[in-house]
Amino acid sequence: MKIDRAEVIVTSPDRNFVTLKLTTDDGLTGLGDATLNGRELAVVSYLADHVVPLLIGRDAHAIEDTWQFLYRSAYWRRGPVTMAAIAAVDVALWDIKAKAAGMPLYQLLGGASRTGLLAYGHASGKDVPELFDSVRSHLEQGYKAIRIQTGVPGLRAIYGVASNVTVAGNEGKRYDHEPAQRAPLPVEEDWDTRAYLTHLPGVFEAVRSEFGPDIPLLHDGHHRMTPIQAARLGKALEPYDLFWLEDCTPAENQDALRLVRQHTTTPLAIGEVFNTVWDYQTLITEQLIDYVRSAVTHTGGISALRKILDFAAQYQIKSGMHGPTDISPVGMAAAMHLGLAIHNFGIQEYMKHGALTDSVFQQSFTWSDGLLHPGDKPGIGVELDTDEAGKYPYQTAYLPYNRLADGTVHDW
Ligand code: EZ4
Ligand code: CO
Repeated sequence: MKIDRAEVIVTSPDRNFVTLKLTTDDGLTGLGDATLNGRELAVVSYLADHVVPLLIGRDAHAIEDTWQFLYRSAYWRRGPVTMAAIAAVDVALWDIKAKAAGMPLYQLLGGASRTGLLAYGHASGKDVPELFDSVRSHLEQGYKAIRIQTGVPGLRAIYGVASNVTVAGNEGKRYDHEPAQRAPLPVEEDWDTRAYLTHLPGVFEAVRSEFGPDIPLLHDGHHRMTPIQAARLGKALEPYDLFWLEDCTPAENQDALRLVRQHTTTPLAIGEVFNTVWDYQTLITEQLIDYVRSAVTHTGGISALRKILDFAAQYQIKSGMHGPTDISPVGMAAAMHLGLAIHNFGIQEYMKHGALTDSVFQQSFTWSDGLLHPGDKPGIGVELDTDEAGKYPYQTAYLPYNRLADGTVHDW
């Protein structure tokens, strides 16, 4: 079975998505997600200009060999653009292999280790009453675990509270629930770590006293703290029993987590911006984290993330795969198959895609009683309607960025 055709499809139903579609000489098709939020066209070029020509005529069954060939023959290793492109090829080939086998992909990864995947959603509000409404609405939607993000007094706009973000002419319009917006320039947000650290423990106190001790609560620090600030926050949040504190420091310095870990028992999750196992080497072997946040889409695909998670399993570290709406339905399906199969599954982030996205991507996952399941169609269970996709051309969109009160650019 040879790869006969490879197409890179860009579509922007509710937001931009990049999808690789492979077709074999016997007519099977496979899809892979290559969406890199705010830098989508760099991956389009990497795939279309440098990878597609290498794929034609290759054995569609040789997934590991193709992965190693793309990784090593490029010479220039790692990085989000390269690893998103390799991920798309890897997932598309797994989709094809599972279709050829007539099985849902999770069966080829070892079969189901559980009946469904615990998923968490994003509650947020500019203040505590608005946050409570959002928590209630998530509970009504069936979520059994909830991420908590709020506005901070004195700050205009803040990560995770999307409705606060405005851009001239685009006020109040959300970009499929993500802070990125369709505009020619990135939105500028403001940041003050001291105000945030003072405010946040009281928010968790309020949420626990309103909603009780049982519901797992999560929080995303979005890389904004120094190690000692993160240590202080982890300690301050201990009474509220977080499921995890995510991205407490900029993720690229693994040693920072050693300091945080020495000071707090709040579980730590990190890695949505990582792209290979090397980003986790110290974190995993020294047990400095509890959850691996990588998405299949940004970490070289199922083949590579499976290896990272098997490595993590030896240290009792679990999966917490990234699942914002900038992971396409194809990337989400890949995550669900992998999460169902591995033993060390932790939790899956799950933000619902918009209605237009669902009209472009036909999906077969189920969501019931707080659990996701990828479904039992052969392959990953997602098909792309190219006619629908063609109705929504790429639109320029950027993630926001941060400045401190004195104008200094800060981590976003
Ligand atoms: O900001 O996916 O945990 N989720 C996150 C996301 C990221 C976006 C960036 O593209 O941090 O909301
Ligand atoms: Co995050």
